[in-house]
Amino acid sequence: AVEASVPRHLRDMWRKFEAGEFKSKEEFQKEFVRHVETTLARSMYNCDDVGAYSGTALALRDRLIVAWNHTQQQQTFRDQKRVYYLSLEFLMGRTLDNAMLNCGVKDVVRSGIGELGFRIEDAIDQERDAALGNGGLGRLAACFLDSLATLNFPAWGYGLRYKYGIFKQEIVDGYQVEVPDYWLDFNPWEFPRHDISVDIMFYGGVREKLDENGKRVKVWEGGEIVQAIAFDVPIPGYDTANCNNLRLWSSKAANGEFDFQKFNAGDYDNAMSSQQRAETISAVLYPNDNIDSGKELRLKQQYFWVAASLYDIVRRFKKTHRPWSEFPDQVAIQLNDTHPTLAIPELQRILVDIEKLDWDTAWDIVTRVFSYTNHTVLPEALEKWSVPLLQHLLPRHLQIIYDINLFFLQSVEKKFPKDRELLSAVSIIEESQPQCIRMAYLAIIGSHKVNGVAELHSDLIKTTIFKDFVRVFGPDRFTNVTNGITPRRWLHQCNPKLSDHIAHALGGYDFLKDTSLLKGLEKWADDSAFVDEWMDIKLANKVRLARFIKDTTGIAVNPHALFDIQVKRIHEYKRQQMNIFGVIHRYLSLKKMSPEERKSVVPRVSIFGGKAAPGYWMAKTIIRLITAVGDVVNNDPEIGDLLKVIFIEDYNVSKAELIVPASDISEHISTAGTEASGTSNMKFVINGGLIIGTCDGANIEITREIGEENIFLFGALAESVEELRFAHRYGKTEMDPLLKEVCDSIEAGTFGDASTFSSLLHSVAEGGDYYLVSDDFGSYIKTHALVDEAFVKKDEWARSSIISVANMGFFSADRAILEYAETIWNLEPLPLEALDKPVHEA
Ligand code: B1H
Ligand code: IMP
Repeated sequence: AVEASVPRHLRDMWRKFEAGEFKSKEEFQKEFVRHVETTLARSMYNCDDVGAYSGTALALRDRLIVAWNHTQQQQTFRDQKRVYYLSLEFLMGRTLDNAMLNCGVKDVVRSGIGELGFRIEDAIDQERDAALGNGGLGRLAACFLDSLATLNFPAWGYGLRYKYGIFKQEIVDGYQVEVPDYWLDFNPWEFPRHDISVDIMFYGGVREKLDENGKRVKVWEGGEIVQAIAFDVPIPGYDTANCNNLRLWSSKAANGEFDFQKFNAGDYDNAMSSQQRAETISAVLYPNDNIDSGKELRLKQQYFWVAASLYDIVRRFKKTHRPWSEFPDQVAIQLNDTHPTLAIPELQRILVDIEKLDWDTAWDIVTRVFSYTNHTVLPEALEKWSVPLLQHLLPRHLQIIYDINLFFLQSVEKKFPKDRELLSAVSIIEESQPQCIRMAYLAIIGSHKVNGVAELHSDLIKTTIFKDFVRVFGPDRFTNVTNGITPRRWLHQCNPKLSDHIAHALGGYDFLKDTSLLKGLEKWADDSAFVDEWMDIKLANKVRLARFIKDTTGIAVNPHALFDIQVKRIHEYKRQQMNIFGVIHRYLSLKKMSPEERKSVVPRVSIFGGKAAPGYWMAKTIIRLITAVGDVVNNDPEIGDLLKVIFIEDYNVSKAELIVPASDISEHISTAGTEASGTSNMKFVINGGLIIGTCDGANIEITREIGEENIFLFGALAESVEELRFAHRYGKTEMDPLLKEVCDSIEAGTFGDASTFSSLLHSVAEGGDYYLVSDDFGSYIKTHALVDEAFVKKDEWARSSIISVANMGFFSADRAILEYAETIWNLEPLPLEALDKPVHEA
């Protein structure tokens, strides 16, 4: 175990001056004013909302860091197993509001800051999003951190401290334009740890030598060194003193600022360039969601982050003086997708080359430590790295991967003699030109558990992309953990009125920690006062969104109209194109109606938002079509309030918090079998919105929980997708007539120059239509008609909304984390009583 490293009398001295936490309004105000005046060097005369945000954030972060320190000391002394969540993305969004709620001080701050002349909402609104992620995968990591902290699990996240997060999206003349997101101007939530740095090597060569015992050993040497510097971000749990850590690595040139020899020789350009090369590694997040970019810099990012994190984990373990055989009892490492898979050969390298364990002992440790989450079956997203690139960048790791593969294939051959096809099917090396490393295969072979993120998805990986591994390892290596979301941010924080209303009915806020308690709402579904208030809250949230739309786009939308929302990354498989084609169909239908007929139409606002990967032309064309349709429809005097089409610029986490509570209907309409889970579907439903969706990802489990009478499902099932695609390929289909009409009107120039959209039209035309837009279009349109009919039956609609929320308990990220802890990590929470008071050594 770890020994207390500070003698008794010094500890007492330290404790005497230990920092405290503000509890009362006055204590907060004192801290706030002190920070504004000294840390920020401002005064009451020049403190604006930004100053108010900064002062509040600084006061709160002092509090967090006290809790953080206690927790980390506690974790060190307890010396239990910890989990490390390795993710290239953490889409945290804003911190202040969430941290105040988690610490239970929002009311204190509200009144304290109010007396000093500020509105808490205005202060909160000054914060920039920490947007170190693309979409669902990155936000899932953020929700998981919240749950891990809330449930008192000893857990750390490890990621990269990108200088530029996901780009900011601007819409210029209807097109997406990307603007860099430099977000670090003022970031009070991170603590640089210049004392925690790790040298990371790239390139170089491998030499064999004899060690002191005359054993042949491999030495990797002569490469280029880059330094990794740790930045720590405290992660407070909700209603607990527990505060976990997210450690993000930043890259820096080794040996100080830049190359002094070159500098002194007057070679300024080259003196700077090695520095720049080093800093480039953590400079920018790759903006691709569900697409593998295959770029060398991305591979460098992956190794840099993984090597620094493993070094840190191993260093922490070594402080305990335990034998290596206990490493898997102390450490669980979760690989968030294949992005950190190099951690597997890296740990094997540490154990074999540096710690001198024999191969099999080392490999046994490795496989007991790692587990891997798969998030996608899309072929374009499955990571492969070319062998020549790896050979160049990480020569020793390539050797280790070859050895892992060799021993693995030998074991397969033993079990399935003479099955050549199986051997090449499961080989980590793809025999392509050039050869490639299949990262998912390496991740499976190096882990003790592999999980998918929703039931259908976990079944699909076992029967499609990884079916041969089920034969080899048996079905038990594969499991399912359905995704979840944190009810703290995605209900309590983003929809405070609804959260309060629920708490009033249930007699408290316990449902935020135990979402199964939401079930108690069912009996309120017939209470007319409760129901009226429920619907008033929805309306208020729609009014709030309508105001935002007016302020940012100039377009006035009627908050009593049906708000139909699809916000997520733009991707053909998510089928925003089908949605906008549906909108066009609605527009064409309205145009054909008489004024009398139009009177019975349910007014609609179709709201879109989401980023396209910068190099994904089809996705950008879809955005262009949405904005073009908006330009026509929103300015058509015949249509008025009956239909509005809105594209919300720069969709991100903080905008999601505004948008999600305001939906009547949201769209989750991916081609069946393509969306691994989806998590915004859960967010919308728990906020009382109904959904229209396909039988895909977590939609299926949502249906099971809330009842199929409370969801609008349509479209082909995953099991028939292959057949339908086959039919397209061999020309055995004709375009759906309604879709044809839509395409014809685009072609005719109704929404501007048709050539702009020709590639998009081509993608759904006969012979193509990989995502089956035409196959599903008819039922999609019919189902939207059902939505209209249902929306006017206000009582039934409200009932569906309430019953749905009551049955969403399963989708808490807490439930998901408890499943991971029990079935994958074998992890126990820290005892709570120990967290409530300062540490007195065990
Ligand atoms: C998901 C990704 C992803 N799946 C590659 N895969 C990336 C793949 O930068 N890259 O190379 C980035 C992201 N993201 C999403 O994960 C799924 O599409 C969602 O269905 C799922 O809900 C989410 C969380 O599991
Ligand atoms: P690390 O595990 O060395 O990275 O330390 C992380 C945090 O754990 C430190 O900032 C301390 O708060 C705490 N910690 C580390 N070592 C000790 C120790 O020996 N005693 C008590 N707490 C420790």
